[in-house]
Formats: sequence, C-alpha cells, structure tokens
Amino acid sequence: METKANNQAIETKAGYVAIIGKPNAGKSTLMNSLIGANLSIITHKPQTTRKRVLGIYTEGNTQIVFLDTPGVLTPKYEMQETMMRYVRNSIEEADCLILIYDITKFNQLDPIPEELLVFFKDIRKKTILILNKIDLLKDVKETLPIIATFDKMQLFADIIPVSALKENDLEKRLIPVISEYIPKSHFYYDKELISTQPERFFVSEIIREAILLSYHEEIPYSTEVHIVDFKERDFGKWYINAEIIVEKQTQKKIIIGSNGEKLKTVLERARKNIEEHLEQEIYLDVFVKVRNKWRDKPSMLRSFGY
Ligand SMILES: Nc1nc2c(ncn2[C@@H]2O[C@H](COP(=O)(O)OP(=O)(O)OP(=O)(O)O)[C@@H](O)[C@H]2O)c(=O)[nH]1
Ligand SMILES: [Mg+2]
Repeated sequence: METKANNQAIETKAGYVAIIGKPNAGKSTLMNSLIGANLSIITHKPQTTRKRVLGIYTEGNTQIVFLDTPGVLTPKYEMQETMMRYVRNSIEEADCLILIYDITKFNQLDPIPEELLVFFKDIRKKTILILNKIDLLKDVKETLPIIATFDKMQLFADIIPVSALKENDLEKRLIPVISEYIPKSHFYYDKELISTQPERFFVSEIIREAILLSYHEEIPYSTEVHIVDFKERDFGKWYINAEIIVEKQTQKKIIIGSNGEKLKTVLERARKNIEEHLEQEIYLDVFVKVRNKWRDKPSMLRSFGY
C-alpha cells in the first residue's frame, strides 16, 4: 500500500550543476555571481581553484547546487591529478553541466581542445555552453560566428554569451535556462544555506588568495595553506593558527622576505579579509614550513584535505 507521502506529487525541483572549463575561464566568478556571495576565491592567475566548491542557490520551488571545479589541465603532479578527479566526480554527480569558455581565447582551428573535450563529450548530460568575457570584445557581433561554430558541433543544449564579471542581471538570464534541466526532487539542503564548506576552508582560501596575489611565478603554485587551529571565543578575538607550506627552503625565504616584512604585509591583507568574512576580529598566527615535494605525496595531500 502506498503511503500518503508517496502519493503526493513533488512540487519542487532540485539538482546539481557542475561548472567546468579551462583554468581562468571565469568558473568561480560565474558561481559567485549567481549565488551572490564570495564562496570561491578569484584571481587573475590560472589554477586558482584547487578543490570543489559548492554554492547553493534556492529560490521559490527550485534549488540548484553549483559545483565550482578546478580548471581542466593535463596533470603534471599528484595534486593536479586530484584536481582533475574533482572535475570528473563533479561531472558524474551533476544533473547538467555548464561549460564556461573564455571567448577571447577562441581558436577557430581548435575550438575545444581535446583535453577538455574528453571530460564531457561521451557523457550524455545536457551541457550549457557559456561564452564568457564578452565585455572584452570590441564588438559583441564578434560572438556570432563563434556561436555558429559551436552550434555546428551539436554538443550543447544552449549557447549563451555573458560577462560573468560585469553583468548585473546574470541570475535573471541564466537561472531560468539552467532550471529547465533540473529534475523534480525534494531540496537537498536547507533553503537558507548557501554553502557547506566549514569556516576553516574559507579562512585557508583567503590566505591562499593573498599569496596568489602577492607572489610571482612558481611560489603560489608550490604553496598550500593548512589551518592547524581555529578557536572561536565568546569574548575577544578568535584565534587562528595557520601553516603556509612550501616545497623548498628558498621558497620559504621568498615568502618571508627580508626581516619578515613581505609576509607581514601579506598576512595583514589576509587578516582583514578573514575578519570581513567572519564578521569577527581574529588573531592570526602563521608559520611557514618546508615539506619537500608535498604536491606529489598522497598522504600530505590527504592531510591538506584533498
Ligand atoms: N573582463 C572579464 N574578466 C573576467 C570575467 N569573468 C572572469 N574574469 C576574470 O578572469 C580571471 C579568472 O577568473 P576566475 O573566476 O578565477 O576563473 P576560474 O575559471 O575560476 O579559474 P581557475 O579557478 O583558475 O580555474 C579573474 O581575473 C576574473 O576577474 C568577465 O566576464 N570579464
Ligand atoms: Mg576558480
């Protein structure tokens, strides 16, 4: 005998949408804009996102769980292998995909490079192609032949040119399109929730963002931030103890700078951003540690939450 609950039609829609694309295409910018919060860090450098970041959009009877993923690349070390596993898992779990593409990088001879194509072409999931950064084009008409090229491939359910950075009404334009591919389902998360990551994650990402913006060349790519202690206090400043992990002694010297001045400036910036995020004053205690080849060691990566 069917229960009453089973007989009731599901009135809500809910589903997962993986946002995939090459490094620097604007995946995190798009997700933050749709959710209306700084969930993923954004920098001008490729490979800013290293893990999978969840952003939950709930409006009326629809809940869309966005999965922001690391940019697709050919892995050179274990950490990048793990990053690509996040991409594959997100695609597997998703109800539909958003492929985001930097339109300024369009190449008629190789519109979608093979290393990106393999991720989604055989997966029979609706894929929305978002052509991003149209604000950088001299004339929006330049989008027309590009759209035609992608259209001919017959891979995409929709093709939408946008500026994830500059457009105010992105949500109004994109959510109705995405919602079409979201199945009837009960909500997965409480409708007030926008993220499931713990505060420790956001704190480590804010410190990593400051590092990405302050150091050059290999340094940000050889660096990880590990939160060792996070003490919330009823009175006074909260206490946060973080380790900045690098691969070599020489990198440690560069991170710290002469007399520690460089690191001091970087941490000052990070502290302010963390305080803004937590809406809480903090005491930030940081040590720089050398862990030889940490990016290639599965046990190290696991301890850093990969
Ligand atoms: N002009 C312009 N810049 C954009 C736009 N969208 C993103 N950007 C910039 O592109 C850079 C990369 O943006 P992200 O959102 O970090 O890109 P991502 O795809 O998440 O990059 P990874 O995490 O490294 O894979 C940043 O400097 C953004 O400000 C856009 O619509 N127009
Ligand atoms: Mg990103």
